[in-house]
Amino acid sequence: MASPGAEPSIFSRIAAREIPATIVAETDHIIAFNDIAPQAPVHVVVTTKTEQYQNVGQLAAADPALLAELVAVAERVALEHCDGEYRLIFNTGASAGQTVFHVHAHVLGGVLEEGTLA
Ligand code: IU
Repeated sequence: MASPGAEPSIFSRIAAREIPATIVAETDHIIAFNDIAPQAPVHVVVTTKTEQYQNVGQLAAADPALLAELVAVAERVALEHCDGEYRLIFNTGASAGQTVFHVHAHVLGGVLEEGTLA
């Protein structure tokens, strides 16, 4: 959980349209936008509009329906942008490369280089 009174995460600010991003899909609870530093021809961040969960394990335990909605949005983005062929990556923890502690998935698609990971 985010601490009470903590600053909104960068992704919450994108969801609130306080920070510009190229939004490619949205539902009531989920938003997807192009990653600002793409690591693949298609690189979309799919995240929850609220930030009570830091990572996918927390989200899965607390709200599996919301996780399913996030994955469904990722699938829809991949169908639209890379023929439904993609990697779905959830980094968990700083040592695994997580830099934004607001649960999100990376949709990576297009012609990936061998070993490409977000
Ligand atoms: P990570 O799994 O926490 O490392 O992913 C965070 C991603 O958010 C990373 O790929 C950044 O390039 C991306 N990102 C963004 O798209 N827009 C931003 O304003 C910021 C980070 I800060």
